[in-house]
Amino acid sequence: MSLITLIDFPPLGDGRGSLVALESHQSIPFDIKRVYYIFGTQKGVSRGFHAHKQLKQVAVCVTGACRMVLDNGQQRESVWLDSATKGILIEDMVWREIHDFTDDCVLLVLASEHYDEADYIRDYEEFLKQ
Ligand code: T46
Repeated sequence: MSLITLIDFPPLGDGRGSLVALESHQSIPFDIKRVYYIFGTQKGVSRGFHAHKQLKQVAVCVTGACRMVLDNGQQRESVWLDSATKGILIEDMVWREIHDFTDDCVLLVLASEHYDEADYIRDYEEFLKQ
């Protein structure tokens, strides 16, 4: 089974342009408790390199692109996030790395929990032992 679950967000376009609406328990399969976004990533920088014990997230590049790598300890898969109408669901206990940010990338992330540093596993060997 693939680690990659992509969610298509229907664009609510009209003659003026496009609009995407994200709602809990509709296109986002959890209660949204936190929203953050990553932008201005410097050339050659990769981010992530951790897993979460109990956190679900949906990430979408609202502009630009980046490459998301997911790893469950057995499988490792990679996908380009390159559309404002395509999100990726990141389940708990999945190692994630984000690479190849374009200069204009804005990565929007919707999270099922408030920020909690204690929820992070930042050591890959420790992640494999869970
Ligand atoms: C993930 C990827 C896609 C906060 O204070 N609140 C927050 O909600 C977040 C996400 C971060 N922070 C602080 C913690 C660090 O001092 O912001 C700093 C950078 O966070 P971090 O190093 O965790 O950033 P990334 O890009 O490596 O990872 C983040 C998320 O933490 C992670 O859950 O999936 O973005």
